[in-house]
Amino acid sequence: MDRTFSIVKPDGVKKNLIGEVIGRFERQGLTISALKMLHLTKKEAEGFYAVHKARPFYDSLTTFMSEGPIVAMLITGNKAIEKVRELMGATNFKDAAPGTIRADFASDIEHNIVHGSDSPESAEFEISYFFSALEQF
Ligand code: 3AN
Repeated sequence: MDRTFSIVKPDGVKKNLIGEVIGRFERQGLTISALKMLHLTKKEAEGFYAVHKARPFYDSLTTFMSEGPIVAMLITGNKAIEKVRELMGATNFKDAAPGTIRADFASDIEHNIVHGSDSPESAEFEISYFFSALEQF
């Protein structure tokens, strides 16, 4: 069984899209194996996005990710990484395929509702950033 990690970002929570996002994942046959709502500090958001440290949008992205509560989840299922990324749509909502979460709900490239791991290595880092071994099912 494959594992991935996803976040409903602060804009998704504010727009009341927690159930919508989780529903889309579940209807695709994916299982929510761990779930928590939390409000990251700026430092915690910086640690999560450390791979993007050199990018020009790093400061703005980590400010946004710490401006309100998020929902973090461990998702399991066959081809979980690919399925979640397909459901999310492209990073820039203008390039996202019709019917994807970002095409339907994102307001700009930064405020794009949802995060999903892009590789098995980043999935494992991200899962363990948010969930202890005892919290992973
Ligand atoms: P994805 O979330 O599609 O994997 P990444 O990992 O390249 O995209 O980027 C992480 C997050 O950084 C995106 N979800 C988005 O919120 C933000 N981001 C990416 N590219 C830009 C950009 N050019 N300008 C502003 N924010 C960006």
